Amino acid sequence: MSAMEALILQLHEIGAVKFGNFKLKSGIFSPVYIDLRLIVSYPSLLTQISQTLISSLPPSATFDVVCGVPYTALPIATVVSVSNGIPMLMRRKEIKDYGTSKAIEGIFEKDQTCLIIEDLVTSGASVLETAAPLRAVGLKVSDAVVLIDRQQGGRENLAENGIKLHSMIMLTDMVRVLKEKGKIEEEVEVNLLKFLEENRRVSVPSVEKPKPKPRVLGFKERSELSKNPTGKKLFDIMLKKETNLCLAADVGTAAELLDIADKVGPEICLLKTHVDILPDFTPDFGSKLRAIADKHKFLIFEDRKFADIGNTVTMQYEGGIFKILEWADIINAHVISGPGIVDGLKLKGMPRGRGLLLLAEMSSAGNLATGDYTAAAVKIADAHSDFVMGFISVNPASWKCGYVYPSMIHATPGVQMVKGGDALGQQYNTPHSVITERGSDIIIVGRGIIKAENPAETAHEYRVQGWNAYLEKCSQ
Ligand code: S5P
Repeated sequence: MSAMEALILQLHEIGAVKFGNFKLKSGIFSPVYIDLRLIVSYPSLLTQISQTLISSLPPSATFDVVCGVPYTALPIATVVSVSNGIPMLMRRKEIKDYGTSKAIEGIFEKDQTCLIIEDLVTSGASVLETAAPLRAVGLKVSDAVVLIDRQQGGRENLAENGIKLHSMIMLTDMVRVLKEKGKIEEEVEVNLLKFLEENRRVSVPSVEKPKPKPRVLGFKERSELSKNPTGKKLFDIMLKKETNLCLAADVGTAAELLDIADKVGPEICLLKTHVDILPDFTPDFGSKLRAIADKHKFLIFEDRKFADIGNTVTMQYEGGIFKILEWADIINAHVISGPGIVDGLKLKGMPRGRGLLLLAEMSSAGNLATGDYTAAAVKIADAHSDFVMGFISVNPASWKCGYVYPSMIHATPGVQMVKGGDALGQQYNTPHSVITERGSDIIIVGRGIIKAENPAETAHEYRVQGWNAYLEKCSQ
């Protein structure tokens, strides 16, 4: 009997493989259920699995560190690490901690290669959830090894994300062996093969294919369509610098803001400010930030979210302590007060060639900027396309009217490497999902970058992810 057959029989013996009708995490019903959490109770089996996993890898799969997908694969990875003397990393699963504390625990160097260890792969979603934060901290992830491959698209989904899957046991092998050894009836085998035939590919939620869309124009063509000079400029900067990353520089002081702007400047097309949170704001803040923006070739976006009547916003835009009109290339506004707000801002901004983004949607849970409200924002933008250069949006691909506006720039906040949220209602999507499935152009990232240990390096990761997603979208 081969080692693989012995392993399959042992897994069956301990009840880690069950036959019946089970609902899986992906929502589909399956005639087989595999629960590998049990293996922690069988130390010699755990050791055997861990040793076979590593020895089954081809020589091309080289790596410096290993990381188990939480939680079931953690003990497997630990045993692999201990028995082979390979350092291990741990990925934190608690998403709300991500951004404020480390997503990856353990010591590593940038550009080291990390092998992902998983117990069971269906669509590959869990492996991708672990690969994203590993890549975000500068590790390379090119291989993943799994004990059991359910053969339902995981291999293909991972390959599309640059990860080669190595599996010890294929589900079909498992069923064949159990049938041969008289552990299951022929009917169970037939049932299972039929199920696999019908469920060859379970899609990963975050890489679901987008709905059919109009042909995707590139930023070059879209720059020519834009009627606003700042809109044109932003399209051109994105193309030239190859970045669609906007930094939300929500730091504690003006001094910190200027410092991070200089460090992250080479990676971004846009820097977003909230000047009213800066206790050390001085009248020369605008000119200092402008000098950095000119040096690194990015635009400045004051996220003032104007919301008042036209007459009031003209004064808020031009006057007060902040004199936003003086230094911000771009501002934004809610449309709650009606089109008069755009007329008011335009009165001051147009002569200076400034641009306006309308808040058509918001990222926070339970917000009211949906449906008719979003459609109204698009209508107002259309009527003022010389001044309105785009939208703050979350899912423009779902708009019935708005997504077909290639002259407009769609900028999306609520972006981190891992889907999730914060304790106060913010909701995050990944750069890939925001740009490809949700049809946006720019990713706006705040805490994902400013709370990182090395904001410039992390910004680089976001930039690469955002830009690759844009290129992918254009090639479709
Ligand atoms: O709907 C919105 C609109 C905006 S402009 N949701 C948002 O989060 N924003 C802004 O994007 C928000 O004010 C903050 O500056 C940034 C998101 O920051 P993060 O730290 O959650 O990435």
